[in-house]
Amino acid sequence: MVSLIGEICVVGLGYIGLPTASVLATHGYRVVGVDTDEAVLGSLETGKSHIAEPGLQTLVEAAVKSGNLQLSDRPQPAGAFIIAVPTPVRADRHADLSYVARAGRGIVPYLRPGNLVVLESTCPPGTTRDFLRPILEESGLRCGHDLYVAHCPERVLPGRILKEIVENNRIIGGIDPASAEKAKEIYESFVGGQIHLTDATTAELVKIVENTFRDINIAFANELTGICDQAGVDVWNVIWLANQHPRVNILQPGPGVGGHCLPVDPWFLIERFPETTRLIRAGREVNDSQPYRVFEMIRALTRGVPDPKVTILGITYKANVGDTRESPALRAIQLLQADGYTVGLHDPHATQFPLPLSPLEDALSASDCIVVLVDHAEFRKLDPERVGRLVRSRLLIDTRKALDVERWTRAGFTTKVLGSPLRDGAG
Ligand code: SAJ
Repeated sequence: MVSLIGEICVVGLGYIGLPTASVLATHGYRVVGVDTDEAVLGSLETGKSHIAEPGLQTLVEAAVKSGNLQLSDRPQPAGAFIIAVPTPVRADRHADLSYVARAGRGIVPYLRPGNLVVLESTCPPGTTRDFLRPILEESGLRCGHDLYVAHCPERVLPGRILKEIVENNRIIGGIDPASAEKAKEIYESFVGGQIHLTDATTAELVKIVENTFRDINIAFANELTGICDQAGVDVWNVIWLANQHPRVNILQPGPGVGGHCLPVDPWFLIERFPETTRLIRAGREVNDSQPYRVFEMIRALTRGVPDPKVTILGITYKANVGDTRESPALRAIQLLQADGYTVGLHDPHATQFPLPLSPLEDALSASDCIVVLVDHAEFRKLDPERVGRLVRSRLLIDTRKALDVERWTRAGFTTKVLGSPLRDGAG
């Protein structure tokens, strides 16, 4: 069902704004996509997506070609405005709402009575009501009277955005019930999942709670790596067996937690409720310290090797994405470099290059220790015999249980999987 709102202005054409604008444009809306980055607009105008995400290129092309997705460096009058801008965390661990403020002020001159404004960006509880609302009211219009205002947090998983944007259940929190109903008109035109209506602050909390739950669950798995190392057992096996219980579902350990969501959103709770967030803070600390654990593993395995060269496989924040934001791999690499290690880096997916990368063979050449930090599909296909001929020492650390360790030990690699006993290379 297409709502009576025919024109939608989407402010921010990043990981969420671009897919949202494109989906709306292919569902009968006339959409103006707004971004301040000229390079982004230039590439989109030719139908080229600046974001690597399965299926997005085809969708953007279709949206632009149909004429339903127009691009602009400033907002235009519309029936509804969707704000999808970043809400990073500042160095003092408080939310940086400057992008939300700028987006809000940017649409103020175009607001008309009866308009709807939806904030999709993840933000601390109270932001829509106490921060965005006063900005929008600079227009002279009153939220809840002449303006509908709602928070509809995005919930899509990078790597599966286009599937999840349509299939996931959505939460819509209105500044008043009429605002939630108004926003539902838009989302029900393309969302196949259920749409739950609530108030704006509840919706903000729900979103942060989801990511905080995941962060704490991963922290538990990461803490188990230390316990299992000391107990001399395999953490992956312990978790797998525990998960056979019908009410246990522990996530996977790894070199830490990255991306622009999980390492950020729990701070929005800690910032607002410092006295009642001990567990949440502890989870953050465990996950933030995981790159140090990896660094210590590398130091232990390469002890005695003169001037060791370490080869890092994978620098993105997780498997099969190009995004390196808040990647725990980068922290581990910094620790190695600060300690004087020569480091070769290879990543077949990274689209941002915070550090110089090498082709696979160069990165492996004369290496003393291979360290898998991301479980990209490509790494599973590596042939240990071939790799063995390129390296200087056959040492392997796998922080994601990405490789077939039996094969690598048979090929002579002494192997340490995170949270598992060391295996000596055969022969
Ligand atoms: N990770 C682990 N172990 C696991 C799962 C993940 O170490 O078992 C690590 C990943 O390697 C990565 C980090 O956690 O470094 C985050 O990855 P992710 O796949 O868990 O999540 P994101 O950040 O890509 O997307 C999350 C999702 N939130 C939830 O699943 C609750 C997504 O649905 C949200 O829309 C997104 O945050 C967001 O934008 O908030």
